[in-house]
Amino acid sequence: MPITVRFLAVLFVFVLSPAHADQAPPASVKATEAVVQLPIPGTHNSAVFMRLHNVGKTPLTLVGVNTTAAAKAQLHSHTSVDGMMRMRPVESLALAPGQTQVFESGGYHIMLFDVQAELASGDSVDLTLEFAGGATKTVQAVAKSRYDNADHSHHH
Ligand SMILES: [Cu+2]
Repeated sequence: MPITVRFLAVLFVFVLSPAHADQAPPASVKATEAVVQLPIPGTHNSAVFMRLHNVGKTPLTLVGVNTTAAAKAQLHSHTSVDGMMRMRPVESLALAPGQTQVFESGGYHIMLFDVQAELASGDSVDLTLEFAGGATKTVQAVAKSRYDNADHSHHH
C-alpha cells in the first residue's frame, strides 16, 4: 500500500509541473520604461506600459503575463471599431529579432484586473512574461500614479 501511495504522489507532482517549465531558458528580451499605472481612485483595473525589445536572434511570441500585483493580467490591443476605440484581449504578440514593441496608452498594453489595493506610487512590481515554447522573463516595473509629475510628462 505505501508503495502505491508514493507512486501516485510522484505521478501527481509530475502532472502538475511539466518538465519544460523548469528547463526553458529565459527569453532574450529586455524591458525598459516599464510602468504599472495605478488605477484611478475608486476603480480597480489598470494597465502596464513599457518598451519590450527582442535582444535575441530568434523570433519570440508573447503569450501571457503574470504578476502578483493584480488578480489577472491580459494582453490587450486598442483598435477602432465602428469609429470607437475599444480594448480587446489578444492571444499573442510576435516579436521579431531586434524588434521593439511599445506598450502604451491607446495601443498594445497589458491590462491588469483587480490591482492590489495597497500598491503605491514608487513600488516595484515583478511581471513574468511568458513566451510560446515555455520561455519566461521576469521584468521589474515601477508603479506610478497618473497624477505624478503631471506638469512634466510632455517635456521629454
Ligand atoms: Cu485593456
